[in-house]
Amino acid sequence: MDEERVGHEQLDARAQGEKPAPVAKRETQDDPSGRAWTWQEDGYTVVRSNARSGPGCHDNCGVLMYVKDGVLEKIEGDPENPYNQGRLCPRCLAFKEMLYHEDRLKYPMKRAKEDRGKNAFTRITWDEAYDIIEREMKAVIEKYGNEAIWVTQGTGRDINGYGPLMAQYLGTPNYGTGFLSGQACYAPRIFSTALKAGGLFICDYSQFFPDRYDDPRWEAPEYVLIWGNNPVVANSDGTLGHWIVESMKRGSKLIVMDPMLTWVAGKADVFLQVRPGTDAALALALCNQIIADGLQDQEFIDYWCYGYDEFAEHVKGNTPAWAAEICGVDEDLIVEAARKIGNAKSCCLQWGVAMDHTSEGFITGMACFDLMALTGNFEKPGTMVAANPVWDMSVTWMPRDKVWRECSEPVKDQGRTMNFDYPALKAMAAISPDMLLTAMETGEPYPIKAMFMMQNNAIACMGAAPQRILPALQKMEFNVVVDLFLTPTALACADVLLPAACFAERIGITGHQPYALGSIAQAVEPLGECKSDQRIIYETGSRFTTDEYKQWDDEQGFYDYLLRNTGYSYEELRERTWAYPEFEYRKNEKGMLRPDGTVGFATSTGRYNFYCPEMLHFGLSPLATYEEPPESPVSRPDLAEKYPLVLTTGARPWGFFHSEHRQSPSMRRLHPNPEIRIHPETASKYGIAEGDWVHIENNFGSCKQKAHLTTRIRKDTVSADHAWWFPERGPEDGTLFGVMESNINRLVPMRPGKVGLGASYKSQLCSISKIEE
Ligand SMILES: Nc1nc2c(c(=O)[nH]1)N[C@H]1C(S)=C(S)[C@@H](COP(=O)(O)OP(=O)(O)OC[C@H]3O[C@@H](n4cnc5c(=O)[nH]c(N)nc54)[C@H](O)[C@@H]3O)O[C@H]1N2
Ligand SMILES: Nc1nc2c(c(=O)[nH]1)N[C@H]1C(S)=C(S)[C@@H](COP(=O)(O)OP(=O)(O)OC[C@H]3O[C@@H](n4cnc5c(=O)[nH]c(N)nc54)[C@H](O)[C@@H]3O)O[C@H]1N2
Ligand code: SF4
Ligand SMILES: [Mo]
Repeated sequence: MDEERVGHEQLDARAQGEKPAPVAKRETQDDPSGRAWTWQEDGYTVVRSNARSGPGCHDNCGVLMYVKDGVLEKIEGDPENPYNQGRLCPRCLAFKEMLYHEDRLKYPMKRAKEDRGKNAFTRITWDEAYDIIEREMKAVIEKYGNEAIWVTQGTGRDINGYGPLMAQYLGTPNYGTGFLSGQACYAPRIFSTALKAGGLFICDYSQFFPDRYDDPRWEAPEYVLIWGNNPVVANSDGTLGHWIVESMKRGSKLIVMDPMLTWVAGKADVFLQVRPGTDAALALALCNQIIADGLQDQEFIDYWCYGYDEFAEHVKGNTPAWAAEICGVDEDLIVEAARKIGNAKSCCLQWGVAMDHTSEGFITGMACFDLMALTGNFEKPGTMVAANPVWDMSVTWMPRDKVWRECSEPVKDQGRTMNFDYPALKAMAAISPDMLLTAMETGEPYPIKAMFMMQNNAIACMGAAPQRILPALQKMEFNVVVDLFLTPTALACADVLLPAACFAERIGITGHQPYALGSIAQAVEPLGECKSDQRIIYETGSRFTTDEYKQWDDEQGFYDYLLRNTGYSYEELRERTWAYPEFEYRKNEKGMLRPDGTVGFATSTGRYNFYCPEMLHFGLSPLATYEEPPESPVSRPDLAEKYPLVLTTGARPWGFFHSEHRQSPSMRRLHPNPEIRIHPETASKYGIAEGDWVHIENNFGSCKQKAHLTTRIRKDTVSADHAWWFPERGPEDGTLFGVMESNINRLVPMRPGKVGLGASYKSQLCSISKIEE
């Protein structure tokens, strides 16, 4: 059935005052009988939910929240939830420390523009906050046009899908995930798989089945390639690291590509300790060796792929010896890894953000995907499987106009989206953060004058070149910031500061990952006057739109509206907490990937594209080709004389989500200081000992962090923390919580790759020296 039409018929009926016809419940795999969402136990009210932001996380693990007298007393993993089967990572276990932290924002506040940077906020009512926002935003629209407003969010949290609605209310095409230089997180990988395979494909750890590892349809991947990812720590992009551990218990083996010997690397059959930024060379060499050994999956290639002959010819020069020299790993290890991958029954790619964090990172993604296609590892158990939105309703993955149609006037001037330097960003309808920063600084190509920022601490974390971002934000005419805490960014620039609710304080849905639809159930009342971001968005939006676009009356109605094509109301979903849709393998063979129902992949050729015709449109080689990072010992030997070490940044720690959790005592104990990891031999060359403060410097800037000596890292590479600020200092000392002192992004330029994607967070040069105290 045409789902779009169902939605429209319902809306039409509603407009005519008719009761909409119910949509049939979709087929689910799981049985909800006997599952309650709340019950009494030993004097507690227990609330079953799916955790999500805030505080931030990429996952939605099942939790049981134990509430007494309106206070959350403890939180435990929900053993029945298929997603995490009872497991929780330290951040959820310490969730109460964030929820009840004395520094939580509790009330809306305003501050005079001339006091930006000072702790001079005064409490106001929500109505006054909305009045100010309405007045100031309308003034900006009047003077400069709607596109002068920028709506921004941070990394994947459940609230991201609602940001586009805020932009739509404000009539601006400029919505995006902030100063992440050149869309450098997941977008490059998603873009490369879209061009290559017509959609996103992810590693199969049985997460599509509610009975998980016991499902007879599933087989553990023989090899998991963990590439630029630290899954057990980061649990990134909707993958719980523990799934890999469970797969290993059932036979999976690992091959790990990382400049650090991580915990998973220590468990690997082959560990390729690459020089940062050189991963594409390694991927191409693995392909070269597999072809040389005749281990390619010829049947998959013949049936399902496009441009294989050109590709095979193209990688002829990319031998293991060639890559060994570039990547700084043993040739023999590359050959061994290639043979293991080529001979494996199944293999999948667990890729991480390190791939995106080089300037041409999306080419790395393409090369790695070519390795998967070469070995036929698609749509079979334990391989790469398509990750489509659950019942087609994900608010994060769909074009914004489809989900938010009928909620406000459509944005008129899409042509003014801040991306026209970059065809790839145009194709993705994404804005360009570096163009945006330039526009704030110079007014070119047109001015950006107001900002609506939710869950983004740009100066501390997200943005490369914070020394440019800070003055740019302070120069704006009007800034709204919505956060849980007073961050350095909020302190620097907010004129109106709004307090957001944590997940335990609100309702919500987690239909943002391709496995299951879930509910967020409220366990406690919000602190002070905190509100959910979703509510803040539609309440603010009501000042910019008319009643004709009012599709709901309250927060529950808001979710009912979003769920309108699934057959569930919010309440029905909360009753069961999760719902798993049916799942099938071999969708390419069954006509389940292409919109027209024909077999194959949803690409322009209908096949997996080794040769990617669209790349020609971007002026790039249609075949994945290795390029040195712009600053490396190879591309810039002149620079390397002064800055001899390779710098990678932002490897995720256990207890912090980016710039969050510095206030959480137990998380801070796990990692008390900003830390740069250095090989002991390298450190001794520079007279640096464990715990010394180190001055880190390069051609873009400098900062200081504490040395941690470890033999786990390559000798030519250092790995520095990102996102540090010091909330314990308080907002009064004029340093914005010390945000510039240990800020590694001062050494990273705001510069994407050629198509507008990518960044240089993981491939810079630097020097280190001991700070004498
Ligand atoms: N606890 C915690 N979890 C998080 C986050 C957090 O801040 N804290 N952030 C979330 C976000 S937004 C993201 S994007 C994900 C990211 O999570 P991951 O994808 O795991 O990314 P990182 O931890 O940055 O880096 C992963 C590994 O890449 C290695 N590495 C560094 N440079 C290179 C390189 O050039 N090549 C290769 N092959 N490896 C390299 C690092 O040593 C590290 O072990 O985590 C999410 N989850
Ligand atoms: N050097 C370096 N820099 C990096 C990276 C790196 O690897 N190295 N990684 C980059 C990557 S991949 C990413 S994705 C970005 C991440 O950047 P961001 O996603 O912007 O992460 P934060 O800077 O921690 O900002 C998040 C803010 O959101 C608030 N918050 C949390 N939950 C909620 C909520 O529910 N509602 C609201 N309103 N606010 C909430 C937090 O309190 C915090 O202040 O950082 C990038 N920056
Ligand atoms: S990954 Fe950790 S912080 Fe995120 S939902 Fe799961 S347990 Fe909570
Ligand atoms: Mo990210």
